[in-house]
Amino acid sequence: MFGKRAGVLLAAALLASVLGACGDDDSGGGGSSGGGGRLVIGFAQVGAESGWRTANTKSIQDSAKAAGVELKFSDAQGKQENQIKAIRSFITQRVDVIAFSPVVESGWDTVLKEAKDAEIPVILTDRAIDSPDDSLYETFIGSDFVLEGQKAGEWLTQEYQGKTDPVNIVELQGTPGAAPANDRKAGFAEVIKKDPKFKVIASQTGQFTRTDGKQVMETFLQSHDDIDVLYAHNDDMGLGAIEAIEAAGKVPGKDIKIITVDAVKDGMTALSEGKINFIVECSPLLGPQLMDLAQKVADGQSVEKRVLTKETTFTPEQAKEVLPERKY
Ligand code: GYE
Repeated sequence: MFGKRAGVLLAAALLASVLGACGDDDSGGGGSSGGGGRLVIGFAQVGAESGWRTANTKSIQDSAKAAGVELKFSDAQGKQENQIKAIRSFITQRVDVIAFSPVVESGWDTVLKEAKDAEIPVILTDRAIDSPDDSLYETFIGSDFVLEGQKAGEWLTQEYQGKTDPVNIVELQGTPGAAPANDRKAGFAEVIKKDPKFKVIASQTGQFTRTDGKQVMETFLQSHDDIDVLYAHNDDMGLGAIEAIEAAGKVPGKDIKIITVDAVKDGMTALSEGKINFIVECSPLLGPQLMDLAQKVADGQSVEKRVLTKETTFTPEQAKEVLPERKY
């Protein structure tokens, strides 16, 4: 059965796989790593909007280097259209694995279908998409943003336990349509709605940036003189808001209590100084796990559809303790 023709075909296949392993032209559909070549990952990053994002980019770049992975990195500058372009270019270049952190949740089906048709596996990192078709990606690694919002709400419930006066809350939301903005809002709302004394009197996007956080907090302060609490979806917006609060002659952390999410170094410093009262941690250090997952999917191994990041929360005392060793 195993005739001359089959023998020739086998030899040709072997030769092709050896050549494939040496060159960077991976025409085999995401399989060069399987042949022993260097794994090529195309990564489409959101941008550089926050301290979290900068730490996340560094983690991915450093761990790619450490794992001997060739990383094609693209910065979308906060625009979905740029991320879609980058993904299309990764498909054309026939990278082994595409990874990206979707700037918003919706609108990915078409481009991800193109990746699927090209047989290039996709990994979602950090943020989810809202497509019902979960065959469009292999796995999603990142935090549980709803849980983060709930943790913020639970701290507030504890803080005002036994009190009956109304508590006026202003909220700085992340980028509109982004998973962490939607989910942090929802998780927080779900917990505080159990007690009618908590009222969100204003809620607006601060785009996850310090500049917008400051500007929007200024407008909140102009239209409300009775703000008790600020809930910011990330440290950077909280830090911007602190500047606005101080400029308005109020004391952040005392006159207005502040809760943020991320726990990057600048946020943790403000927490240790009592300017922020509570931070829910969201780890940006996804690089090592991403490299591991990318290698596995490129090798055709099965991986968990959802990989959760381990996280905690911090009070000012805890921030003081961990700050000296904080890497980001
Ligand atoms: O919290 C924020 C960043 O997607 C978890 O994006 C990330 C969020 C992070 O800009 O600071």
